[in-house]
Amino acid sequence: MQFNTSIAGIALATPICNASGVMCTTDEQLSQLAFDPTIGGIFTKSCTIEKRVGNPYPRYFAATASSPSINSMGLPNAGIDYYIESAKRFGHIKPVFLSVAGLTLQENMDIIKRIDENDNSMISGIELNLSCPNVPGKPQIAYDFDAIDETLRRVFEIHHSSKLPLGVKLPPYFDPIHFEHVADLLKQHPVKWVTCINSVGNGLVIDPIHETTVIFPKSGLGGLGGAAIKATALANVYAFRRLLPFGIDVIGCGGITRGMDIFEHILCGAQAVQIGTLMQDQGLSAVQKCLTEFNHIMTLKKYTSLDDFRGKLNVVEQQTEIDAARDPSCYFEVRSRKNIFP
Ligand code: RRO
Repeated sequence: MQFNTSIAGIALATPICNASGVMCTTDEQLSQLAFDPTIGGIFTKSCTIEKRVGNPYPRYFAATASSPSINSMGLPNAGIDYYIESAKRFGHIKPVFLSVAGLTLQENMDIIKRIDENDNSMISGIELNLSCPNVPGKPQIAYDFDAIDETLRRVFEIHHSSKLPLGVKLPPYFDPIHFEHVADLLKQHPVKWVTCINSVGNGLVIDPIHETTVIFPKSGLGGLGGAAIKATALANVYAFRRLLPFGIDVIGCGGITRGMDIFEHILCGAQAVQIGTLMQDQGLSAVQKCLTEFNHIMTLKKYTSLDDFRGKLNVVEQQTEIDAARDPSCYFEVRSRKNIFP
């Protein structure tokens, strides 16, 4: 089975990466990702120039069967210089992408300048995070379309002569006009990939027994992750894959808890996937299980490479109202799928 893929032309042995934020803040965590063959590429924790401790605790609550994960970490990170050194340590093992989330446009430019002016031969690319939902007083850049344009214009003014590919991490969008608007903006800059999606911002998970929120910062509001956000993630992957030219890859992120979810993201057009909540809550062994399941699914479908099905989602055939009422195929389809695939 061929799992190999690429992001911005950078080869990955498997399509599975961590979502920035998970198991990627310290070198101890990054080394686990580096030495696990399930992981094709590494994204470091979104960083600022200086290190940050992040928001007060409790700031993460794991997903359950009936609720998403919620986080308001508040960008705890070791600072850009640390991650430049991490890439030197782990970049010869597999691709390492540095995630950047300055609190201002100037800070984003300063961080990118720092990367470009350092020895960056072991860095595979830069993911500019335009969608952190958790820094009090700092709205998500990517919900302000003029700010996206201005940010990319200024960032590429300083980054244009660098060989390092730069992608952006986007929040979920919920309206076709927003997909189109953002895609039109991105096409005007040399962006090499988009990661869809960051957590669904400013949700609320509560504990009805104790009648409290489950996290402390922002009165309990935080970014949602886990199975509950998969449909939103897939919609964003599918929309951006269709709207963007093929020189811009789409990385799928959101709601992956089993092998079929990886298959679905790639079917919608993802070049690779990032896994967040599952890795955070259940560790690397759960991610390894996903890859095993994904392997079984490809085998059963007689696919030998990701290119065989990437982006090949079809729209279901139209039916008349009468046929739709009579036709139980959807029901059986779901049942048979359940029987065949783990
Ligand atoms: O650190 C965080 O609170 C955080 C970030 Br930077 C992000 O991009 N997404 C998220 O869910 N949490």
